[in-house]
Amino acid sequence: MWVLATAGHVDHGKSTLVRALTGMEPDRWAEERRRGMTIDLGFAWTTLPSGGTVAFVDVPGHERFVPNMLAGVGPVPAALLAVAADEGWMPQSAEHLAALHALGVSYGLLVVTRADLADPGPALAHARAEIAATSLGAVEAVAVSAVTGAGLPELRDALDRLVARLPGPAADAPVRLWVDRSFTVRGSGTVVTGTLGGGRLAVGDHLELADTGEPVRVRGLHCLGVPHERVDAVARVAVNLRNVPRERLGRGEALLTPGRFHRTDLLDVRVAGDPAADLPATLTLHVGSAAVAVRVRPLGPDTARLRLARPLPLLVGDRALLRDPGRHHVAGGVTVLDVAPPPLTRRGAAAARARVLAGLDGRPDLAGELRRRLLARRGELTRMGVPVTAAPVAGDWLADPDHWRALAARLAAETDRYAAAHPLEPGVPVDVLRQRLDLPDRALVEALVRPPLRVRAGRVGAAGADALPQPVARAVARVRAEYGDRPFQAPEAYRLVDLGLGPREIGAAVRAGALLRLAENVVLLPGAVDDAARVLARLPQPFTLSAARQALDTSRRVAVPLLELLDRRGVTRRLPDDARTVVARPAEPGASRPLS
Ligand SMILES: Nc1nc2c(ncn2[C@@H]2O[C@H](COP(=O)(O)OP(=O)(O)OP(=O)(O)O)[C@@H](O)[C@H]2O)c(=O)[nH]1
Ligand SMILES: [Mg+2]
Repeated sequence: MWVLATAGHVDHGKSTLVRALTGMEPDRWAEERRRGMTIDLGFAWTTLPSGGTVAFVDVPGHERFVPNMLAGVGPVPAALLAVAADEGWMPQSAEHLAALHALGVSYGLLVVTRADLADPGPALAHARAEIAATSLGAVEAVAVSAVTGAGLPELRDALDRLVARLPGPAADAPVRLWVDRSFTVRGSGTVVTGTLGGGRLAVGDHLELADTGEPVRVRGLHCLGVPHERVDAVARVAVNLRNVPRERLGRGEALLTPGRFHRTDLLDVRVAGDPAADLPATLTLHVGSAAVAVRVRPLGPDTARLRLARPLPLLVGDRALLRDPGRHHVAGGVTVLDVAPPPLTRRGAAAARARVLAGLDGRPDLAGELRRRLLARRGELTRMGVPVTAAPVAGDWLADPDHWRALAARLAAETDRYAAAHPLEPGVPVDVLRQRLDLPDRALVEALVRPPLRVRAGRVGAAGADALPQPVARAVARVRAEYGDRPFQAPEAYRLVDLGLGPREIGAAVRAGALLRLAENVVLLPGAVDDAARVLARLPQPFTLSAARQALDTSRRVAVPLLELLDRRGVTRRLPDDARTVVARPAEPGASRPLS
């Protein structure tokens, strides 16, 4: 199916043409029929000579209803511009054409209507010249009379040629269905209609409302009045939703594939038409079927920042238009350049931003996006409309390659600096690096670590950095020499000071497994626990603290924490009378099996 919108001045025969082509009545309202004038959008469809189906979104021509016209053409990429032979080119012929041009519509047909009332030649020539200067370019033109039927067969053939040229839909695109109508069907609830330009819909699909992100479920689907389980783009669809009050779903709302769109109220755009500096400070932005008040901040000669009165689900490259409702003036076509632009708070930020925007054209560009953002998550990029074709550097993070290389170099430098400042620590904690490199995720830090650096126990250091620093290694060697044959004698506090073993050095030695800390300033050589267990196992069981102290040839200062450590390890058990018993058989010296 193809969808075309009509366009043209009031009373130029758009609805009559649609009626003649389809046999259906596009003017749905009694008031429209009474006044002989289209007020709101109408919908009708027909089969073309080729067998293809074309649906029409019939728009009103009256100047008061231009916003309705824009809601009709916004989601539709091709138009049928009607000009009456007897009236010729008129103000809304021009305004509608300006709107089509602003939206970048490049497929269309000129239909000179009411050809029975006047020679269609002059109107055709004038309209053709006007159209040629727009995005529509050179269009085919047909003169018709709905009264005599003259030209209608030729128009049907021309429609076939037009739709044959239309680009095919992006079948796997996420759904963004701009609502153009919503109503209630007794017994079914809320139904919305729209033009499905890409992707597909199926009964049971989960979608979300653009306004609030609220999840909704497709309960039923109609296409051209017939129920369907599934509808592929391009199509006119009516979607029946579960449990959503109709008031929530007016024109301009959109149904979205969940998680695939970034709702934004801040946009950087290129403006074609009036110079950005001449734009009024407030305008109406029309996109899809939505119309939203915006504040305009010019940035460059043809670029501006728009602050939207409510967020919309927009993608980089989307086309929209700015209109001054008071002046009946299409101020310009808009191409969305950035849907998540940086704040402009620093001095000179606006000028710098204008220079960046000067180089953008609205075509999604992953490399450029990463160059500007340095780091971005995959989901953020796809939600902005930027296809992700590169591999992530960590998790779902993508990085600009130059920035990533620079970060790796900074990580190495920061790691060195930290090691110099903290010689006794086995590397720099990952979180410290994350903060110093100002990274949003620890996974990025870990992904930046290159040999000879490595990540171990939450720290980044050179492989072997957990070996003992020289001065500590020397001190430990002296402890071993002095106390090796008295394994349960801990050096006194003053002796530790003499040896240069302060709390940090002891900490480093303990982490390296070179010393065992029983308590503050009470250290033994690491084999002491197993040795103690063996000595105690030979005592008559249970044994007292005093018996243990004598057997180990040590002081209470060592014996008390040593026994507590053995209790904690399950080697000994403390009895109610404070005596202990060995419960686990210690391994014999040299046995490789751990205590069990
Ligand atoms: N003689 C003659 N009259 C026509 C022809 N087409 C339309 N008309 C008449 O022109 C008048 C306006 O036609 P519509 O089809 O309502 O025009 P429209 O463009 O839809 O108008 P709006 O929707 O209000 O913008 C009606 O009275 C039609 O009967 C034609 O080919 N020949
Ligand atoms: Mg009409």
